[in-house]
Amino acid sequence: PQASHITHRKDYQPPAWLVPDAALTFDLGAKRTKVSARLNVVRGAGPRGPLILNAEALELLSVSVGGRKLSADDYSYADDRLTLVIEGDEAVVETEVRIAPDRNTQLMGLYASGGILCTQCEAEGFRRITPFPDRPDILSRYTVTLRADRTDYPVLLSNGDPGELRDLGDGRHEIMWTDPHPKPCYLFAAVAGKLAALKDSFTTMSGRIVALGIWVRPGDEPRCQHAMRALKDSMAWDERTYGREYDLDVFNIVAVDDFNFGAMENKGLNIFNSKYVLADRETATDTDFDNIAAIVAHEYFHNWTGNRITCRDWFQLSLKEGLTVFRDQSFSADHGSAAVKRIQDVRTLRIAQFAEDAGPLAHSIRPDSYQEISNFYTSTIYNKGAEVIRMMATLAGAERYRAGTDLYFERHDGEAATCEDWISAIEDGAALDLSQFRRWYTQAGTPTVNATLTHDADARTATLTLSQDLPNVPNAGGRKPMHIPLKTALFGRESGARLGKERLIELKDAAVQIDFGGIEETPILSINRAFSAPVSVKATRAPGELAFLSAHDDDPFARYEAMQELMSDWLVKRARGEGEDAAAIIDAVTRTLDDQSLDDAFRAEAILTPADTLIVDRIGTDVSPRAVVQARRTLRKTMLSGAGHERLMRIIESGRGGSFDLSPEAKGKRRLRAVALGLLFADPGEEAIAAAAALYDKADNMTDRMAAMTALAGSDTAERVRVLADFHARFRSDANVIDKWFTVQAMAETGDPLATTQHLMAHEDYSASNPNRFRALIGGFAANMPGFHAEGGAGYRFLADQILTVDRINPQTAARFVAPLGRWRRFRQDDAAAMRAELQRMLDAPGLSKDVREMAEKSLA
Ligand code: BAL
Ligand code: ZN
Repeated sequence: PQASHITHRKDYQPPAWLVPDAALTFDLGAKRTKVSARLNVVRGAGPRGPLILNAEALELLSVSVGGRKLSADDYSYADDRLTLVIEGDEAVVETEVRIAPDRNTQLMGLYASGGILCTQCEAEGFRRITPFPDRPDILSRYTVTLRADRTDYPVLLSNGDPGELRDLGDGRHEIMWTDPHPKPCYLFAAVAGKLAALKDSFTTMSGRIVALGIWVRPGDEPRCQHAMRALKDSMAWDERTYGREYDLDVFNIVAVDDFNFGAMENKGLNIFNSKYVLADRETATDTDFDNIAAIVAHEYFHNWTGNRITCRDWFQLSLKEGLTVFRDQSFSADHGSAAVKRIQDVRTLRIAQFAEDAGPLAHSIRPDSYQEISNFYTSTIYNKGAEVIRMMATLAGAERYRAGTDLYFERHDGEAATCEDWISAIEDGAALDLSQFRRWYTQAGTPTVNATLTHDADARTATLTLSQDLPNVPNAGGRKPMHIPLKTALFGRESGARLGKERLIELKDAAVQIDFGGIEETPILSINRAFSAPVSVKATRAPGELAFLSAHDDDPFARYEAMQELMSDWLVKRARGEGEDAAAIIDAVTRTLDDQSLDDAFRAEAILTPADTLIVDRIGTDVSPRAVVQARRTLRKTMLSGAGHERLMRIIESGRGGSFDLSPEAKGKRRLRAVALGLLFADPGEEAIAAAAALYDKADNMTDRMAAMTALAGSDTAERVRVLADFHARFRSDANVIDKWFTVQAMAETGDPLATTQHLMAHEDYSASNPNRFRALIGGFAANMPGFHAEGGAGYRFLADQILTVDRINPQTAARFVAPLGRWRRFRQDDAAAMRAELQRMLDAPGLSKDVREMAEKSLA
């Protein structure tokens, strides 16, 4: 096996050479593209040495220095590096290379998607386009000339501002794009193809008129309205909330069908997975609409947090990603139900990030080493990174947080910065002491906060005892006490009212006691309200406390949390074979469903059962995955019989047939309807089947249609077959919708999920080379608990086979699917052994990519 190369954060050195200017010329074609580069290079502050240009999968045609063409003896080109010895401190270096976009299945560098040529450079794709010192702390001014056939590639886009499109008289045309803002090469982008745009404009706060374009396949322009609205809202929001204005005259978004990420923030030319652009009510669910707005905002916000201020090195990735996720979460919260958004974000965090932080792939938000940087685009860097920024904002309060961010932009605009730069700016600008808080950047693992509240009735005081523990995970980076902001309140058991104001407790010590005075009645603790810190809370609770909070807490997140805790406790006990009465859950669920003062979206979230993976994590070791599934099914049946069919049927029928809109109220109604239908299908009778079939047939929007199809897909009925066939026939020409059709079936628990998935792999619409389709089917199956964890290990074997297949095409995508197998430590011996065997089998496979190798090795370690 190949030796793995490890990059360490401590080894950072400033660059030996800088590239202030880069002029690129592309002679574009899908089979062959010639890239000519003219780089002005000057010595940087790093150790004096040769100019080393990264160069991967390039056919090198020529190299010149100072106008003199070099012979092959004058340079070395080996191990993906082109090394040139340069006398003096500056030079003009010219290279010509040939690349083959249509053979680029990795989707890194310049590649073909449908008939479109497009690029993806983050993190290290630019070296697959032209020889270049491919690191984010080298900022260059780019001029880019694109030449291509006029018929095949009528639209030619790059970063910055366009010149005139010029006809070359030989069937080709060319255009030059100039980007005045120095940028790292990972933000370079170019696109060529038959594209049409939805156009609009935005006037910035200082009066700059920005031409906006969202470029898609001709005919799809009307389906970009939602993305365009989100873009304009994002531009206005960033001015209002962070004082950040757009800085070019043009902002373009292009949608492509083959994409490794969700989207990419290239300067002035964002490239998107089409899944996160195209939407109308017939084809997109409310979740799709919300995701589109969030991702459009995310990429736009990167213009300041990522592009104007970029990362010094890839260890600083969370500097731009954690911050930008926090910014997009805040944007979404301001444009809908903030409480529901918070609940959804925390659910995502717990399912993906808490699991990562407790397993073999745990790392801090600023890791110390990596083998393959694309494996570090993780939920920890993104979602825990966002939680860390949120804690700083909480500690500072809105006004001081804004002073901190203002100072950050003032100090570092135009620089490649570090997480430390950000922390110092917030410290100085917001007047905070973050010396201990910095441990969030270096220590991995989810802290546990233990909480016990006692009451002295005579003294009318309450005492809260808090302690914190850090888990012993790989790459823990230390286990010293963290600085944890905990929003806390007490409620009176008799009155049901909040006792005094909410307090922000800053837990800094390993253990601490906090006193509350004037407590006249038995107090009940509400802690980590709004999920103010990304920790697990273990509170000592008397019977009935969770039920009380689920009815009385005035923080919506805490109220939701109490319901989740009630259900989790029950599920954990049940999966361990311990009996447990569900009366408190049934009572809380029916009360929530009947409480008209709560909005529908909140009610839907509150009655959802916790994800299986959370129950697995809570049990911790020796878990039987089948027992967890069984416990969940039993609980849902119990909830159904407790809530009663009629109550759920009423919800399903309510508000149907009204006119469609995307207001929070309308979305909430649809969400509650879907959740109620799902619960009804815990034990579906004829009435439920008929209701789902009617919802499907009469749906005037994808949210209702998907809810109905999802419910039916999990049932063993004739309607299942009919509806799945109808769905495919209706939407066969829309790849993003057909992805849903694959996912719904791969996730359905009826019958034999593995056989279903294998059958679907033989479908003419299946393709392992399209990341969306692979994620839809194989990712759907990996999330199918009874299917993936079927006794005997056939699900594990199947996933490993698919990873190996896709690894030959697209290692970056393949590596993302190793994590489910890496969870083996949680499970019973037979399951764990079977999972380990598959990890080992992958490692033994010839030609394994370093992407998958890193994930599999770490998972076994
Ligand atoms: N920078 C990679 C895609 C994203 O996080 O926006
Ligand atoms: Zn991002």
